[in-house]
Amino acid sequence: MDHADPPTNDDEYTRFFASEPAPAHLASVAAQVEAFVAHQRVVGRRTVLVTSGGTTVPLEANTVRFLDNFSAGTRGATSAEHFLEAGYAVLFLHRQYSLRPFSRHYTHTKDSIFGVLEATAEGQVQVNAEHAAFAHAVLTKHHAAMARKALLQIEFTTVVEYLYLLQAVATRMAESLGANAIYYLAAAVSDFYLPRTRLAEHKIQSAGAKGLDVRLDPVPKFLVPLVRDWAADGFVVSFKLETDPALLDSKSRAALARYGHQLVIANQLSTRKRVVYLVGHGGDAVHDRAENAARADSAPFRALQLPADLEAQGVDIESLMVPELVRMHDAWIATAATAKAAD
Ligand code: 9Z3
Repeated sequence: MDHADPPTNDDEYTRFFASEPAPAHLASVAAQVEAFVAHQRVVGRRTVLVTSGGTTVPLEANTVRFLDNFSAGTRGATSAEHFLEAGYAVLFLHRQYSLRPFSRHYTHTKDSIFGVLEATAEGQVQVNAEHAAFAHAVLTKHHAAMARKALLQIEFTTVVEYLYLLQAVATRMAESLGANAIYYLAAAVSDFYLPRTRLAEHKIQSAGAKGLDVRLDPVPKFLVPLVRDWAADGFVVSFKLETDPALLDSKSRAALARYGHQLVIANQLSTRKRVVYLVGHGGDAVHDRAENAARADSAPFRALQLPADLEAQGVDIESLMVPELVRMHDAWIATAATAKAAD
């Protein structure tokens, strides 16, 4: 068990939000999310919040330099496509300019969109024959998701923006959708930040400086209020990223013991596209945080591995992960209904 983290008390997020400025687009995001979840509720569609990409920690208020967390956004963007395929609505909360569902196939690749386009003698631009069928399928899926009002994309950059938006989105989803919501937290969230009170206003000057000392504070553990309050009744999946494989099991169980949520997906940086570990009771988790936390040590730890032949064919591991989660969510919804009936 990992007791290295300081305990989070109830006031930590109240203080954090009181001292850090809210993002300018918070109110407009809240309004969009309300309309989006209201629609999913009316049409009876399950909804997943997918968070994706790294969070920055600015060193200056007028930011020139910042620290960043590693993440290209592949996990989030790819998972979002599979959730849509499975009939879910997707609220995609992502780092600005990181990979996005559907467009990811044509953005951060070596040739980007130019690799699939050709200029014709007649002065037109068209997708070349080799890529036409795939591009058509991707575009069709994207248009269908938008037409069904099943995809909403929201951007963040800093870790503070991320936390404000996470709270705003999760609370609105929870209120409307309860157990029908999954919270799939794949964004790489900084553990440390520089509080607004100690942030330089303008670009830090180097003239005459011997170096730069930066002292960062720990970011309050957001899974505490998320699991307990913001995402109440929802199916919460957190991710654990390590570079040392020896830590994956203990750190994942420590997270389950601490937050009492349903599942940790553990991955190692160098193998994250080939293997992930599902740690937790999943849909069989009881709807009681304290009881789940107490069962953390006995929670199953299961590897999900992408077979080499499938990898060679360009199949992604998220195509195995998402159906597993949908099955767990089915069970979660069923136990929620049983618990309600017993009340
Ligand atoms: C992950 O572990 C993701 O799977 C990756 C995906 C970031 C490795 P890519 O975007 O990589 O496909 O390139 N994300 C979450 C890591 C994290 O920050 N977890 C926090 C924690 O463990 C918050 S849930 O405390």
